[in-house]
Amino acid sequence: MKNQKKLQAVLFDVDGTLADTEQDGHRVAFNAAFQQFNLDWNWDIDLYGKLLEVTGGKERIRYYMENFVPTELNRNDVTNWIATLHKVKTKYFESQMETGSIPLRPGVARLIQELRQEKIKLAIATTTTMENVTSLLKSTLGAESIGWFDVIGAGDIVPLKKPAPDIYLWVLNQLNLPAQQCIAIEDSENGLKSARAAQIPTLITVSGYTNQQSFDGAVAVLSDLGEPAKSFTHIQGTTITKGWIDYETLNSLMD
Ligand code: XBP
Ligand code: MG
Repeated sequence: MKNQKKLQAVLFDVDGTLADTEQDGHRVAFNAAFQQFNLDWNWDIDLYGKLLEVTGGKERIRYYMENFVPTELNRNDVTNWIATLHKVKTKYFESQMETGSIPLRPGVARLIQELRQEKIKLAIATTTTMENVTSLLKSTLGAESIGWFDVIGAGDIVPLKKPAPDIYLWVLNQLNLPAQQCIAIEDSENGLKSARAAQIPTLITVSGYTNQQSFDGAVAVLSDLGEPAKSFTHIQGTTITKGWIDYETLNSLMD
């Protein structure tokens, strides 16, 4: 069938999709906050991989407490205490982003620029805190890049985090577009479930922590978005003849 040019908006996840922020970004920031609070908690690389099943930093801290240090739950006003600890974690994450130590993943900057030229709407749908999104965008694409996104849906703006569809439904509503005219780019099973529950076609670029997850229901699963000089590896789903994702390939995935 002839390409119907249905694509109107691309919805990007942040952590693991725009950049590999988890292992050397969020994990390190959590540990720094724990140290500042004199907690002897240490989230090593393996443990953090397991904790990532729980999306959202505050939710992840609570889950850790429930399963690993349950007596800590007896603190006064534990919900508030977690929120304060998490605020400190966010500060650490932001200052780490300011150092520019975490780059965008292959093809991300190229694709964003191309979609802007094609006047395709750009949006973000993430469980991460808004300050983390803006600090990452600032350090990688420059402060003005925040304005390139028509909608940024982040953190606690919706009550239920991924894999619930809430954040994607919120972004679709703000964009005033039907799911079928959008594509989501995600790196995780929780992200895929969230986007699919909102009926949005979803392309997966796997990341270090997610490459063993299950991605049934994705349009395609790739190693990354690829660059003309360095093709992605195709893992599952629709065959894409070009070695990099651009506006034309995304649009053809909508057929
Ligand atoms: C990302 C997350 C986030 C970050 C931490 O999931 O789960 O919770 O790990 O962010 P996704 P906060 O990529 O699917 O959006 O600490 O700011 O919550
Ligand atoms: Mg992600």
